[in-house]
Amino acid sequence: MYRRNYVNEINFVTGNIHKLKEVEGILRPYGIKVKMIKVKKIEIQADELIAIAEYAAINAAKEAGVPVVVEDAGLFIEALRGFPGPYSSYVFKTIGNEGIIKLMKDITDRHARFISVVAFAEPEGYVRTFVGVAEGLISVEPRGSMGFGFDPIFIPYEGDGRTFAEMSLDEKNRISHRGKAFRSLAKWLTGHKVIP
Ligand code: ITT
Repeated sequence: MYRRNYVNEINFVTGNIHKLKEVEGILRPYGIKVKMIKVKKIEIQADELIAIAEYAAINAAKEAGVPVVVEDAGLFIEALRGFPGPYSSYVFKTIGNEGIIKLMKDITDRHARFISVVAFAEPEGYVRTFVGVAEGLISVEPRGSMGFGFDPIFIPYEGDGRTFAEMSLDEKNRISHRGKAFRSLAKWLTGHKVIP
């Protein structure tokens, strides 16, 4: 079970510095510090982000010998039947934003969602996940230079028409998949009830 003395700091296993910055901002109001730890993050080729995150968190916690948090996120495009989904990292590195824009040429249904799965695991095998979703549209062309990854081509419905890359870190955190998932984690860690 989760123990109280871990509340004010989490060990975040990530190699993505942008994610780290966003998570620091999300957890600051809860008084939770974020320590970046580098443990090998095994990513299985499962089509399910939850399975990927749970597996990675349990392994990382065992390897590190302390409770850890991992996050797995992806962009799911409706008209492409959920592509790139769990393969977002690889697809971003290969075809990038321009490639997605090309795939979406002449497609009128531009609906997409970002999903974030945050998994908290302890070395003994306890694991708990929190999910956050941001719904939106794929833009016609990339806009903005903030954020990372697919941010320049994603227009969240909860925003004002700007892409995530046109928003400050705080603005994005307020409505992003990551903000939602990590706020649920923070509420759980600090003892509030999480409303599903
Ligand atoms: P980890 O070390 O934490 O795994 P990662 O960059 O591999 O970092 P993910 O597997 O969770 O992270 O995310 C896969 C890709 O999805 C990521 O590399 C981005 O291209 C994209 N992505 C995830 N969250 C995003 C966000 O908030 N904005 C834009 N793109 C995002």
